[in-house]
Amino acid sequence: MINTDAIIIGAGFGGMYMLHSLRKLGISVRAIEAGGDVGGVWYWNRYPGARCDNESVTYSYSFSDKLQQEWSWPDRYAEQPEILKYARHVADRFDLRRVIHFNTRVTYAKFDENKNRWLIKTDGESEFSARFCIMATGCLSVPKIPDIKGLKNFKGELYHTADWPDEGVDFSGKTVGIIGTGSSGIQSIPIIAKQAKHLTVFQRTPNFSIPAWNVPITPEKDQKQKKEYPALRRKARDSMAGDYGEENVIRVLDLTENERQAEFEKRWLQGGFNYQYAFADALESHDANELVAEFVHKKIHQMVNDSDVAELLCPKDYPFGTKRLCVDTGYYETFNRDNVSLVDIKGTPIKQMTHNGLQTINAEYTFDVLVLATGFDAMTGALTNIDIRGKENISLKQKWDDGARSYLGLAIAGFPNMFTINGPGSPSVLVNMILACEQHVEWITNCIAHLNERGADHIEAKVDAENAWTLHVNEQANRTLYPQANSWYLGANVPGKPRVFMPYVGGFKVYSDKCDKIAENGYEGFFLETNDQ
Ligand code: N01
Repeated sequence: MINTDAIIIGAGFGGMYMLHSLRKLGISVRAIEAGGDVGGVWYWNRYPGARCDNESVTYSYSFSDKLQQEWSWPDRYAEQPEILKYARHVADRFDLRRVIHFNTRVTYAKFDENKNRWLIKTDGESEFSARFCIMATGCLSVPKIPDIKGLKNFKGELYHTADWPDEGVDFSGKTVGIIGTGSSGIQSIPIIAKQAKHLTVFQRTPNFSIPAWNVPITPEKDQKQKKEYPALRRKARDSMAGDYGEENVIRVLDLTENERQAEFEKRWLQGGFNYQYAFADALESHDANELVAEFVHKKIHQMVNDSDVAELLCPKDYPFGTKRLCVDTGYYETFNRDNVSLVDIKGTPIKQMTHNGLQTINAEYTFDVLVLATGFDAMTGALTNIDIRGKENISLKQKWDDGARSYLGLAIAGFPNMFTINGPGSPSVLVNMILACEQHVEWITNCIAHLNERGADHIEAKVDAENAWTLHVNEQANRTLYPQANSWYLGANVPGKPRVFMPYVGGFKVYSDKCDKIAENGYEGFFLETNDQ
């Protein structure tokens, strides 16, 4: 049994900084990581074309000026190998690896009320006992395998984008099928199409995608950005999306037709999320949303030669931005290639897999390789996959039977001394995730320091505070158009998962101010206790 003050589960960007931060606080800490190295989501998602949709200068740690000054990003949007290299650099630079147990998956975590400690078991021999248990398990870390009849019958090569082989996959000369047209599909399709003999894209729901306009960062630009880091980071912390783009400045419905078209065009040419966050009413008003969507439909028709294919690629049955916006490089143009075809599996659903491919209700397709770009059991999957037991042996999975509940997405009533980094109920996936990790890590570190100063043994969210926060998260979401899409934000992509909107839509700045206020008010909404009280 390894005894330590804190255990961190996961060594992605949240877990690594948590480790560094608690070590600086002077308490003993270990991390447990299922992967063979640090990096979390960027360790597993090695599919071709994987690239961050946030610009490199924001999707990077801000906690160390030395780190940001010594690291140079080669591209506006960093690709997966570069981000993994960065994560490894951070692990080396802050000497994190020696207290991380790699290739070890946590299976069980139980709070022992008598000892006031967490007992943590793994799929290996090692067991841990810790006062604090910090879940840095990631929001998108449990790949979702689709429930397609006969999937096991397929005799060809089968890959999931979120569990990609380290050595890569060579598609040359092969026929390939891909199911899924979310961010992972949209990023990998153009690259696979360039290699494969033929690629068939099976699309159930089209997504909105905005061009990345990715470019290399020149040495001059790199130097300029480095000088601007303090201002950029401040701007990101004061923003809605945790980014430094210009946001929420325009109301679509306040513009004339000419102004609107000019603004849409300008945002399209800026690329990426700037197209979404600029418009204050796009996610609140159907009329505004339709205008934003219409412009993207028009662009799709301009980029895709075959108008029937273009029409199929235009999302029509949910508002723009209510499924996670995609950012692409040459996605729509890929459908102009002779070796790419699009199959609408909403109109003609998949019946079953065969040895050599799949059957829809009216055709049969064969291929050598099938790629599943079918997403994740998002936000709660990594937590409910562990048998987590709180006070009185209550199971987290059971507690969340009707949907995730938390206080601030940071703590859960009945689970003392456990924290969740980017848990459901926090902005997490709706904002720049690295900044969201930093904000949670800093709040948790300050909280633990406060407990130690006060001589308190444990902290637990109050049920009333949890209820009020969960209601607030839902009310905020219901004021927007978000709940109108069958998105993974709602758990709608996992059959049987309760349909509850999980991320907090209020924005990074509003949320982090609330967290700070709660801490300033003596950790309002929490019990802080010593064992002998
Ligand atoms: O997964 P998704 P993803 N039969 O859930 C389809 C982040 N990310 O891995 O919409 C047929 O978005 C499903 O269809 P439908 C980002 O936050 C970030 O692409 O359910 N189809 C959909 O088309 C992103 O949002 C980055 O009808 C099935 C697709 O599979 C999140 O990860 C890069 C099916 C799944 O799309 C998830 O993205 C990549 C079935 N049974 C990902 N089941 C960057 O920042 C599912 N589908 C770069």
